[in-house]
Amino acid sequence: MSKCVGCGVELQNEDPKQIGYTPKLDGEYCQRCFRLRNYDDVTLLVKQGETDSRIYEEIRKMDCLVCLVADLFDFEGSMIPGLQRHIGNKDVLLIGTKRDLLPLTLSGNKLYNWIRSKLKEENLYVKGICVSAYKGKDGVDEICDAITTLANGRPVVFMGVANAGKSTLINAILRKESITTSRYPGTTIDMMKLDTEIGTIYDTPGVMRKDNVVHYVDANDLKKIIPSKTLKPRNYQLYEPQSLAIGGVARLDFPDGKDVTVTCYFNDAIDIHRGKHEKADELWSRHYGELLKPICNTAESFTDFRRYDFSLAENEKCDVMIHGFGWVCINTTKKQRLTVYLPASIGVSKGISRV
Ligand SMILES: Nc1nc2c(ncn2[C@@H]2O[C@H](COP(=O)(O)OP(=O)(O)O)[C@@H](O)[C@H]2O)c(=O)[nH]1
Ligand SMILES: [Mg+2]
Repeated sequence: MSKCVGCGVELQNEDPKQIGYTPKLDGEYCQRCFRLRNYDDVTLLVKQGETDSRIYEEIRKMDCLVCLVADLFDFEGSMIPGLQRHIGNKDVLLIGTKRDLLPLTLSGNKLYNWIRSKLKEENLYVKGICVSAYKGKDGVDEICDAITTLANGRPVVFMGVANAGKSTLINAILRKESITTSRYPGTTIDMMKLDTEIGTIYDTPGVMRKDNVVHYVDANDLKKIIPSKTLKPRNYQLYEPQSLAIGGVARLDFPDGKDVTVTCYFNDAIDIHRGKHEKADELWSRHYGELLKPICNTAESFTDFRRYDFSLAENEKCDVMIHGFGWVCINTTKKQRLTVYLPASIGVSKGISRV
């Protein structure tokens, strides 16, 4: 049975509604890859998470280097809890992708230090850290060097959550666009073995992180959410109790609103509404899904949102990350409260600021 070179699925010519379908079995790509590659058109959304345990088991059996690919725009949401336990304590090289999306003011040193502290928080020990940008146009040579040194002749497995940029990076190493990549999670369907200049590389389907916003928005809204160019910070100076609506996905309330600067890092296409705290309930119940959009398909109305309370210390600077969506950097001189409301399926984490 031959496999699709774009996504790894076994090719079949019997059922057009199933993955792997191609009208002609002697082609290289399945119909789904063909349409994704030529028309950016997703014909079949693949169920996520079903392959996770099988992929872990394959990796456990191998003597290999693992490249953990993490999206720098969504680093917290790119971490895989219990990774070393799942894969049987392998050597890990961490590769941060999509550096081009992060603010230009963030220096390389600052970024590496931030990544190191995040890995410490995750209790993840890695053998090295590399960063790439512009779909591997920047960074691929350093990555190849690091892989050659650390793999020492062993095969290399690229893994990470859906959309981290694994397949894009492997294409950069291959110096051709043979693997299908797209903004839709679930593009790579099965493990793919590839012979490259730097040895044998395996691409893998993304590990499912259920708390990522990309799994809960319509295909059209993905375009609005996932940035394609450097994020422009949007600054809000608050002096009174206020509330920020980030599209229809997140609501941030500052019920004290004392001398606090909130810098938002979300895709330009996401509207941010700032308003009085006391008016926020009414705004969300009246305008959810209209003025406040895009919305997640797991929350029919604002009553389906979950509430998270944080307290901010005097002179604290922190990032509040909404997994897969973006983050706010909060800089406050006074002690104050923050309440975040999100659809129950979406994850949030608060941590040290990256900028
Ligand atoms: N801005 C930017 N986007 C990237 C970069 N690398 C990958 N992407 C995009 O991220 C999305 C997911 O990439 P893909 O390689 O399919 O992810 P995978 O699921 O981990 O294999 C695609 O839309 C890519 O174009 C990068 O360095 N910069
Ligand atoms: Mg992929």
